[in-house]
Amino acid sequence: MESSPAERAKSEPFHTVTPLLESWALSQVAGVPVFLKCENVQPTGSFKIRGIGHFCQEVAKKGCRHLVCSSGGNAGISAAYCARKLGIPATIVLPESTSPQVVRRLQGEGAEVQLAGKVWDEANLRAQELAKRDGWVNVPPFDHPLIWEGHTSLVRELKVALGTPPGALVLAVGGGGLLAGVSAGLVEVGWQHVPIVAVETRGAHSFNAAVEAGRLVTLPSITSVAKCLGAKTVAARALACTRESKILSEVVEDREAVDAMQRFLDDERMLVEPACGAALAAVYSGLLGRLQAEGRLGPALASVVVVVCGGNSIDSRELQALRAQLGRS
Ligand code: PLV
Repeated sequence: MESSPAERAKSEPFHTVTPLLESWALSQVAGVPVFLKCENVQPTGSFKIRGIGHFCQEVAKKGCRHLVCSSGGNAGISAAYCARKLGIPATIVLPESTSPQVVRRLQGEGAEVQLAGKVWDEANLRAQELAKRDGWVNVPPFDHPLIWEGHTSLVRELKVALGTPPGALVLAVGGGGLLAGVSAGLVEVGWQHVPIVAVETRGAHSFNAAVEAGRLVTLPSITSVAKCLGAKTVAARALACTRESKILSEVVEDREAVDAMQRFLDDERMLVEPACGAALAAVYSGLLGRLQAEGRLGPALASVVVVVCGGNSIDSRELQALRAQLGRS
């Protein structure tokens, strides 16, 4: 008997093997070859589909009847996409500040959208409430072993594409799911010595605050424009990763993230969210160069990989508005 599309969706991965592109422009700035892991070309516009796809498949196999996901936007789009493929209804809970284009995209995926609270943490409380219903499962956007396991595929792809380990890997940190998955992936492929430059924007720097304090810290509020990095507290697992990987926690300013978005658009003709601009700012703002000069990245870097994590909550008008807000235009 032939299996239905929803049955097949339980076993085939939802994510795409993304291109790894050497960027001439970013290599010029960094002074070493810079490779871009283009997660922005995932079917849902961000890396989130790796972990969330894996999570949703596993709970679908166990008979989940409704998926609920709280999100700054991108996790929700991935959850809604996977739910549609799996033939399961989904409710996505987002902060009130969510852009209309993200809401439309979610509705286009067939999801029910609820807006609750000012930041992700508040939307998350509503999602946890909803998930108490019979047959409903909460999809955690970053804090779950299945999410981290799903994200490890990114590192396996890097190993296939590069062969030899890069000198450093740059990524953005929100709740720390990407960091936890990449850290686990590096261990899995035997690249645990590769330093991870973990970047946040000021005002969404819950990982940096935790690293400095040596314990989890809850920020009083999220003031950064990078709302998708805005988890007031990171996952405990993210902090634990600092014991297994060499992680350099760094904070950039919002204006540096937004400048990086603009320069990346001009250099590579790709438009990404502030959450991703934060990672790109490590190159454009000179942060990577400073870390190298301070000897914190090892002697001579062979290459650098930047995870272009992507993001949907952006268009040309929004970029202009962000630039104006931060006095950049
Ligand atoms: N965004 C989550 C959490 O938001 C979400 O709900 O979509 N880059 C992009 C484009 C992202 O969307 C996110 C997370 C990150 C980076 C950070 O990933 P994390 O949370 O795994 O560290 C509040």
